[in-house]
Amino acid sequence: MPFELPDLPYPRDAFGETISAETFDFHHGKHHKSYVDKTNDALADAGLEGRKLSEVIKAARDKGDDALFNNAAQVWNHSFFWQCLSPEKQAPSGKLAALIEEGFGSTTELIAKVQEEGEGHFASGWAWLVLEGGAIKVTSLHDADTPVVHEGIRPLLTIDVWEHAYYLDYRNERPDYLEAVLGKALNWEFAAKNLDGEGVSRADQEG
Ligand code: MN3
Repeated sequence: MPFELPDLPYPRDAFGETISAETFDFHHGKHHKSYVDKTNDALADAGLEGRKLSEVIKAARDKGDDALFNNAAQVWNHSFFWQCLSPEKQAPSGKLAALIEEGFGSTTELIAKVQEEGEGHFASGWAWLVLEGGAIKVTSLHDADTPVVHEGIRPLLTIDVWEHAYYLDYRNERPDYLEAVLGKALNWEFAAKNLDGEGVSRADQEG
């Protein structure tokens, strides 16, 4: 079975001006779809047909197949990212809120840290909240790089900081995009679910 473009978990116009329907048309309908198509086109030559998406990503990395790694990792990164967004404003609760308080003092301070990480990330990439050794860490990864291939960190939440994520709505103003998404559109329930360490599986696909 070829990999599929997963449906968005909300209507394309659910975020109003924070993330426009036009942005979803391009970001999900064109960019994410293109990563899926290019991954599928490369599977036979790479001898990786029938393998799970996460396995294809790791195998491509191990073989030094950069084109396949970049496309397959972006399929996973975007499949994870859509689930990190919520049209209804949420706040962390329970164990997640406790870990945030322990590591950062408050959700406001954590968000400020993610804002700083995302703004400071040079060129394309992803700002991440990950679980490392039982604690929440803020980090970022370049281009298509993904927690799927990093031992010891488990993905909790991500924000796409590639220009294609914000250019239609915010032009070059990445800080404004980050402020809007971090303030209004994070799916903390999804992050809390990923505290089980199984975040990779939530954007994986059978081959
Ligand atoms: Mn993107």
